[in-house]
Amino acid sequence: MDKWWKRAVIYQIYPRSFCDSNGDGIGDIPGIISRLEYLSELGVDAIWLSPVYRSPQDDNGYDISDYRDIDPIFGSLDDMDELIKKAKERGIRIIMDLVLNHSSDEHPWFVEARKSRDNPYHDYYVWREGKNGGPPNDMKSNFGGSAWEWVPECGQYYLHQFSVKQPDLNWDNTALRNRLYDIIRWWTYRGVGGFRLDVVDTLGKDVDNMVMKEGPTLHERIREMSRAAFQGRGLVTVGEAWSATPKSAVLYSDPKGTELSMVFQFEHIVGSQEKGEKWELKPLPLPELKRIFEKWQKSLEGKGWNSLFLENHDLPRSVSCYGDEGEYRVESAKMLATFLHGMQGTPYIYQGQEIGMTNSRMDIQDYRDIEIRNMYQERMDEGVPKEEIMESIYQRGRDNARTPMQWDDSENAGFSTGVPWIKVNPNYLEINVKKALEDEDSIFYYYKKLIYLRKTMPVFAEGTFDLLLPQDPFIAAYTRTTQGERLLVLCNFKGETLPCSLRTLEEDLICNYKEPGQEGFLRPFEACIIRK
Ligand code: TEU
Ligand code: CA
Repeated sequence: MDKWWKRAVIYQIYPRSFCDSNGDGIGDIPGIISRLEYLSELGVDAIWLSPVYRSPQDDNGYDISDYRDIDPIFGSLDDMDELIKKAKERGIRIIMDLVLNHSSDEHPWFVEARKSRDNPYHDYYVWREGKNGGPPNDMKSNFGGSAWEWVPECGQYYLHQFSVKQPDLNWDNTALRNRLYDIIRWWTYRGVGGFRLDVVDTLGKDVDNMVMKEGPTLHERIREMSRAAFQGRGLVTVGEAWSATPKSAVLYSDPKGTELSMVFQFEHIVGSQEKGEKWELKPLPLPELKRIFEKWQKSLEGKGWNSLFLENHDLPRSVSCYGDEGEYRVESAKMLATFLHGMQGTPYIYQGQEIGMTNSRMDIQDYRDIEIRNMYQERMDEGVPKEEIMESIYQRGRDNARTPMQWDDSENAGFSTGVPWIKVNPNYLEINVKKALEDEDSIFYYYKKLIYLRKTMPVFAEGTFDLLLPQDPFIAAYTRTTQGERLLVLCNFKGETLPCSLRTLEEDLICNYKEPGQEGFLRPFEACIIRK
């Protein structure tokens, strides 16, 4: 089966924040359809949609109450069919987000399951007896508080690794797993081109030993799902695996296709978290970042496949994290794109990354994310100083990625004619798609060129990766080599001109400065791919 996704670039849309077509302040599917021309111009091969299924929206759609229907705030199944069709006309596949670790507590399965212990659906979820008048153990939810919730009708607790409205499904239950595989096949019949699997590493959890990630049954479960619903359909499948290591990634992305196409691993993200604690800020020195990427490039070379990303709907904006929001915003955004897209793997562009959108600092009452709101309350109750909490939110909060897409400089950045569900970043007057399309030197056209290079030059998908200058604190340099081609990628992560003997002037395939390069020097945030 053709692994088209090895040469592809995938664009992630967070539908709620992408484009609102009916003035209710919430992005929707007709809004996405109205912007397909734009995505076709960028040259992406597939669009990953964050969930649009029916949902109470407690976690913005990652709490699903009907896997076979579209939530009215996003549109209808007909709209979804229209999107799949219109995208296919432009050679763009639609990738759906499968949230199979948990459902909404308003899903009919859970409404039944919580009625009594002997309800036929009870065992679709994870229930345990309490201990000493409290929860079975002191496991915590990712969104704060206990991971266990008491249900008097059953005299038991149910597990929820995320919000209390997201009860964990019981993957030890064969009937449940088969119901989920039916759902996946149903979406393949509707013509989707692939799936992103939410927290795929938790599907084999061993609850009684509190092993939530990469549990003992995980890979056999993924292989079962792959056989039942993925294989032989030309799909791309990418699993979100915060706990993945190169060793497990070789299983997840086994070239024989027994599991998935690839995973999102997060070592380059967790590396900037003190003790892996998201809100404890720790700068990640460039040599450490380079070492992590080198490890993943070398570990999966010929044995698996990497995803390549710096942003998604859960992460802060990369230009704010690794680049410069000020004078060199454009150069640094292009530099980060070069750093990532020059590597082996499938690159992901998160909505707005292609125009260099930045983090947004708001008052606490303007944040919408359940994770932010719960963490704020928990830390205020612990007496953490408010400025410290807000600084963590400004730098790491998921709403940084969820402010509305900035289309133009009209009111609400052209996102909606209504009141947006979350505030637009005030810098939309400067940073917007309309301006980008009118500027041949914009970040947008730089991404467009990178995508074109990847599509037309096999060395990007096939070349071996070799890191140079591993200890250099500010310059990233690596080569990509095949039989007949050798590329040198140079990225200056600093806003100053630095000496770099590798900067020669053979032929720049691409460079983020218009003026010709200077031999032996890299200008502030300069990036280039030199054909050796
Ligand atoms: O994210 C899983 C997850 O672990 C992250 O939410 C992470 O815990 C958080 O960003 C703090 O680092 C997936 C989805 O991407 C996320 O949007 C959902 O909230 C979550 O699962 C539950 O479905
Ligand atoms: Ca709408």
